[in-house]
Amino acid sequence: MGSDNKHYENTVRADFEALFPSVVEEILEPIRRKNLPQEVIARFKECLYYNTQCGKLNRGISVLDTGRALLGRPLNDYETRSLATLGWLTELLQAFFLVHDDIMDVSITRRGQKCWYRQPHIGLMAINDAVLLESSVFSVLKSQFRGHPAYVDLIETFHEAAFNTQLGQLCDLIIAPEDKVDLGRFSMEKYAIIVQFKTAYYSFYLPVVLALHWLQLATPDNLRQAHDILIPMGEYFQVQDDFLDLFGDPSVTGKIGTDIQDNKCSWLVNQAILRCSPQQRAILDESYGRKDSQCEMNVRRVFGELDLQGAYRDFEDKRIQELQRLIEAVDETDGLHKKVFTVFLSKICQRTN
Ligand code: GPP
Ligand code: MG
Ligand code: MG
Ligand code: MG
Repeated sequence: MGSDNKHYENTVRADFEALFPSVVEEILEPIRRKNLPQEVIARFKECLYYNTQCGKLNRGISVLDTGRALLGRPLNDYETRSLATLGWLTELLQAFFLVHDDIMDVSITRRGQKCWYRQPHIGLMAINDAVLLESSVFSVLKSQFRGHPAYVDLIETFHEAAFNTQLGQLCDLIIAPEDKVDLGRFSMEKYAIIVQFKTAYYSFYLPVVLALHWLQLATPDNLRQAHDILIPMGEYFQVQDDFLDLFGDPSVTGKIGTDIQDNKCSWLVNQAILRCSPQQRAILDESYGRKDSQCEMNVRRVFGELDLQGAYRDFEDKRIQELQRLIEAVDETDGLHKKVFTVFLSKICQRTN
C-alpha cells in the first residue's frame, strides 16, 4: 500500500510538472500576438520559470489530489489537464505573493536561490513582474475555462483568495511595524487572524474549492465543511513555517529566516511572551525586531531557555489529533470525501521544508 501511494504521488507530480511548459505557452501566446519585443517575452518567460520551480508544489498538486479523492477513481487525461492547469494557476498566484512578500520581508533566499528582486538585473522591477504573474492567472482562466459552467465561480474564487491573502499580509505588516517594536501588541488571538488570512485561505482552502467548482460539486454546505477543516490545517502549516524560520535548516527549507529581525508576530515570539520571566521579557523587549545580529542571538538564547521546541512538538501532536477528529466527523453525503483532507494533512505532517 505504502509503495502504491508513493507510485501514485510520483505519477501525479510528474503529470503536474509536465504540464507547466504548455501553461507558459498559454500565457505567452496572447502576448506574442500583441507584437511586443522579443526581449519582453524572454524576460517574462524567465520570470515565470524562476518563480514557480524548485518549490514543493503542494498547493498545485492538491487540486489534482482533491479531484481524484472527490471522484474516487483515477482522473482521465482531460480531467488531469484541466485540474493541473488550475493547480498551476494556484502556483502562479503564490508566485505573485512570494515575490512581493520577499521584498516586504527583506528576504534573501527563496527555494534555494536568490529572491527574484535580489538579482541585480531585476531589483524593484520585481513589483511589476509580480503583478504580471497575477494577471497571468486570469488570462489563462479566460483562455481555458471561459466555456466552463463554473467559470465565474473560478474567477471569484481566485479574486477572493487574493483579497483575503492581501488583507492577511496587511495584518502581518501593521502589527509589526519595523520602526516601532512593541511586544505588547502581539497575542495568540491576533496571530490566529493573521495566519488564517495570509496563509491558510490561499494555501489550503483555495485548491480544494477550485476542484469542487470545476467538478461542479460545490454546495454551500460542503464549502463550509471544507473551510472549517482547511483553515485550522493552514494555521498549523504557518506555525510550522514560523518554527522553521528559526529552527529549520536553510539547505532544506531553501530560505534564510528573517522573522526575529523583521519584528514578526510569529508563533515563536507569542509562545515566548506567554512563558517568559520578567527578566527574559526585558531581554526580548530590548532585542526583538532589531536589525542587529547580537540582538538576534539574545532572542535566540531566550527562545532556547524556554524550550520552544518542546512547546512546538506538543502543539503539533495536539493539532494533528484535532484535525484527525474533524476529518473523522466529515459528512460524506454532500459530495465531500474524507480522503481530500487526509491526503493534504499527510503531506504537511511534521514537515521539515
Ligand atoms: C507567509 O508569510 C505568507 C505569504 C507568503 C503571503 C504573502 C502575501 C502577500 C499579499 C504578499 P511568510 O512571510 O512567513 O512566508 P515566508 O516564510 O515563505 O517568507
Ligand atoms: Mg516572508
Ligand atoms: Mg511575510
Ligand atoms: Mg515565514
